[in-house]
Amino acid sequence: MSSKSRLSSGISTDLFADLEPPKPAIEVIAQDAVLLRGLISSHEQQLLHEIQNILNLAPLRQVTTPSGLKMSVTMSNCGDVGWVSDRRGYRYETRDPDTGQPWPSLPALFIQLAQNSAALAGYPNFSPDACLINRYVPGARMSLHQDKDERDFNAPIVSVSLGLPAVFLFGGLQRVDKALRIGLEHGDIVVWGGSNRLAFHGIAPLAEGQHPLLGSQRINLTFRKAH
Ligand code: MD3
Ligand code: FE
Repeated sequence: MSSKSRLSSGISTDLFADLEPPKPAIEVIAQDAVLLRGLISSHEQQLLHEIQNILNLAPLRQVTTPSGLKMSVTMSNCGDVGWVSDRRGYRYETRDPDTGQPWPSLPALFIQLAQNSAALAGYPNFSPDACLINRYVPGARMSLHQDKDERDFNAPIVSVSLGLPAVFLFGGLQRVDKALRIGLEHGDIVVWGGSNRLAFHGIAPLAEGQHPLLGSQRINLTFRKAH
């Protein structure tokens, strides 16, 4: 029978006729960039709980870049080392400069999620030691940049998008290379490695919106092997 079976009245009996087709669970979006969907669904509440717990210990802050500009994104970290920025430069530090305390440790759930994602994308030995937590409110953005502060560029980067959707700008190895625009939604996990580990990338200004769980914000977790 056709999926568009109809009664003689002409009313569609396909309850899903107006919905978008389901998106694949694993999608290759570029050479060495794999998008995974649906991996957080059974752990969503625990994931959000762990994030809140970390942010209570290491509050979100607006960092200054070496050029003296404040980033529009607020951030924090967990793990053995955390990414920091100030007038002196970008680097990884074992302590939170705002509290003087070590960064909160990586929750087991974070490690599992990052390792399972990396393994599905073809990196079976990923062992993250840093998780950067970025928070975007409408209007916040991240301009095109490369991630170069890690010691080993062979390790992939795993990113987890939560809350409002964003447009990810995915460029080439030169700043001037034309950037692709890729929509990232709540629950999307992307594993970036290999040939695009040093690709320029960024996030377009976040659009206004309301997410049912997170409200008017986007949170991105970025798992890295930094040291
Ligand atoms: C592709 N964060 O914190 S994560 C960053 O959504 C950063 O907050 C963005 O870029 C965010 O540095 C994007 C996805 C990501 C991270 C690193 C990459 C994609 C990448 C490195 C190389 C290529
Ligand atoms: Fe980046």
